[in-house]
Amino acid sequence: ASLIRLEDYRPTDYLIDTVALTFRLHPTDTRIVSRLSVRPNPAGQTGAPLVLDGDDLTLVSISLDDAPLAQDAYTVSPSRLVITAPPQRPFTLTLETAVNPTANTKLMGLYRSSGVYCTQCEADGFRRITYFLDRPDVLSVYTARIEADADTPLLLGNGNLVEAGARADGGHFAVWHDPFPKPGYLFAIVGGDLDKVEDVFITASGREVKVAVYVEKGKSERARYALDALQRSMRWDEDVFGREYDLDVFNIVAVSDFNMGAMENKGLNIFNDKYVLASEDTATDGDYANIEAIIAHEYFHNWTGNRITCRDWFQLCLKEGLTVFRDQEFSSDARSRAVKRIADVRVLRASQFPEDAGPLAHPVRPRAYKEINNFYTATVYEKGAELIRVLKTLIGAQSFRRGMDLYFDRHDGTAATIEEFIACFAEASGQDLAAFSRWYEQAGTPRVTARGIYDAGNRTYTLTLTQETPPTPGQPDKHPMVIPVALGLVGADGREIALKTADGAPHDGIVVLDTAEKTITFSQVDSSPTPSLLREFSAPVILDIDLSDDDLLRLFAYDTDPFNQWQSAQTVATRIIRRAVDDIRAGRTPQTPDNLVHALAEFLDARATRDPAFAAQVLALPGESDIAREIGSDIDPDAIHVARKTIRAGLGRALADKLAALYNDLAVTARYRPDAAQAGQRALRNAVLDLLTAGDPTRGGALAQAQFDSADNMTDRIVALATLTHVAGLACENALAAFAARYADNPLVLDKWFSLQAMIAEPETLDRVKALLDHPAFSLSNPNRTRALVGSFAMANPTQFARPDGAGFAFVADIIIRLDPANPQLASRLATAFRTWKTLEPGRRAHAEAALERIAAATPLSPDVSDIVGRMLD
Ligand code: HT7
Ligand code: ZN
Repeated sequence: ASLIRLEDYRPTDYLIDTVALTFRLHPTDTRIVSRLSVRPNPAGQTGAPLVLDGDDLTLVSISLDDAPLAQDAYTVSPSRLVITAPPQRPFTLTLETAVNPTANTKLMGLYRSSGVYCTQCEADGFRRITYFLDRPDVLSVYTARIEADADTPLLLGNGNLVEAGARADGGHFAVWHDPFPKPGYLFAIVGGDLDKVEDVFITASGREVKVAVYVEKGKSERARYALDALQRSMRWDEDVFGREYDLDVFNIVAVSDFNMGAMENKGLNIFNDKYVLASEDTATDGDYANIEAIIAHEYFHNWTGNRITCRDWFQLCLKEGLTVFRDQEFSSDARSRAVKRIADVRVLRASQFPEDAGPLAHPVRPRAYKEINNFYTATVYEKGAELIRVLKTLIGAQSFRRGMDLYFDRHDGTAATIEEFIACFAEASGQDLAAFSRWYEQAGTPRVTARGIYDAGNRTYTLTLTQETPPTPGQPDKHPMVIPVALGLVGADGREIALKTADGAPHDGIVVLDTAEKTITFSQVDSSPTPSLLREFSAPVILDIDLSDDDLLRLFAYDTDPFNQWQSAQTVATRIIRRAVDDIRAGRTPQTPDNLVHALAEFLDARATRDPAFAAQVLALPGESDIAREIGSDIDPDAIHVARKTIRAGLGRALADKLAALYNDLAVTARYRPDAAQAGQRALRNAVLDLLTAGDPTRGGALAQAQFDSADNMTDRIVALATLTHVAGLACENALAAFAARYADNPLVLDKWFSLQAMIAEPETLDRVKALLDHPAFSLSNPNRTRALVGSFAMANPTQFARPDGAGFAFVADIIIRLDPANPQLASRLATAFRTWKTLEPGRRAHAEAALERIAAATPLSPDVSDIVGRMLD
């Protein structure tokens, strides 16, 4: 595939104002008639040929202004239709194409999922339906007429339903019209026989909107939570961003074969059913939270993505980073803000930091790509959301809201750029944001080093901050970034010290580090303070601060910022586990130090039950990949695994009595609710069980068995089962069998079962995973199944994926090669599991390289996998 560059952007030579589509749905031979009203683009090149994109298409007929087009007037292939000399005036182009939805295993374009016809057009799937100017800056008004047999009673499209009726052949039809101009990637239709839950939402201005969630027959009760989340999202966007919904209907359809989480098609969101279906018996508290977040995310795209879309795919973060920020804020308002922030930062560090530090690093707004599907990354989404947060911190909440209003006003109905977005905030705040824009251009995670000196004589505290961003592919030299460092000073007595500048004026607690080095002096500081830096994780950076364990544990106890309370305990735990890794690699036995034991003991006694969800985050010590990231090179995943296990065992033993008492006290007796309060209580109780089991597997195993047997909800049941898989033995196998029997008819729940087994950190796991490929409920052609089994093994089982004999890498490489011809997007995402391979110790690194070379040499190889593997090997 060739390289597409941002600097090569130019407008199209033609525009398409309206698109009228007729679909005659058929399982293997669907016909699509597309009538396009085309006109030359004043901003384009006069007289240019009209070049339409296609992908795997068969052209049945073509006419211009209703007269068949002569054969020498165009050239056509499955991937392109060129009208050599189109009229230089408005004209109508009518095309008929034929596609086979049943054979469409790529799940892009029109496909069938368990008998349901559905579409996926982002990023470049519309061209798999008809020839088109398939790029986000071509905005058209769409009308879709869908015709189907009686066995497909439900026919949905974008916009509003304008007509429906019977056909003479016994079939029926529906016509949907979407008055809002949109790019082809937001087009969608659905045809099927589905059940629904529905309601009416009254908008702020009093308009009625019919809202509905469609799911497979018999599953509608499990869609109620999603419907409720949708209505809460609609209200929140009115309240917080002043954004009202704009059509008469909003439909969500859940399908079981889907490459990603969900898709924001205008008025017709299509979802992976994993992010719709939930009941207390089948979904965990985490599943409920994800459903709420993703329903909100797709809904929020109606304004940030649909009403204002992207000029080109380089601007992807314009809609994705901003919409992730919006969904994070929604969840923070619906749940605990501090716990949400901690959870989001954990995700950022686990998914984006490694990307930014490895061969796949790219700017939030990339400058070039070969395959756009490979740029739906943690950098574009999660770091993109962090940049919106940084912007808000820099200009303040009021200017931020004014900037958003200006953006909506100015760019509604257009395809915009990051520059246009930032200009709105520069105007609204009166600030020059040129230096801030660098965040969108420069890849890599800045490292901020902080050093403080207390001067008792002058009662001053002087803090020096420096920054450095490491080189990334194609960007050897870096400029300083604009980094807001939110901070406070905590006195020796644990109290917050009022911040005063050197001349005695109050300081707002935000130091903007916008040069390589900056020094700030605070005055009237009566005793040597402990700095609490990067509060609420005010910028996506790595902070290096020379605080002692005792200083950090003081912050853990006294900091007024809950994020930094949590961070301080994590930093101490990370240091301890890192020392344990060194011990293990040197043949010494690691010890669990008393300082962390005492701090946690005090925390459990005095504070844990005050905010159980927060306490659960504290008890969940840094994961193995967190430790690996901190170590950074020459990584031995087995040493990290043993080190972490040993430290947790020490903590579990030392705190056993307190943990056992808490476990009893925290039992939830009320009827199950997925809300934050109850979920928090379960989260803490289950974190307690986990630590207790680490210290005493026999005692923990017995508690887990009892919990497994008596659980009345999926959260408690799956945690008990996971705990049993850590303890191993017959009890574990019996529980796994009981779980599989109970949920034999529920593929989404069996995914949890596949995933748990794939994550067992034992050498037998590879054979277990290979055997599970033949399980009757498993199928490589279903993305959820593949992600649950192979994805969990590759992404969440570091010791077994990176086995010292290379068999884990070889297995995943085999699967990627097998998957690629059928579903390149899925294969390519799986391949990113190798993204940290260069940080491994030499033996494992050689095995990883061999596996990657083998994938690279496979034929045929999709552009998706070729691009990802090529960059990783570079
Ligand atoms: N905008 C969507 C991203 C997307 C996608 C979704 C489903 C299948 C393929 C896809 N390619 C890109 C989802 C979102 O971020 O909201
Ligand atoms: Zn999105």
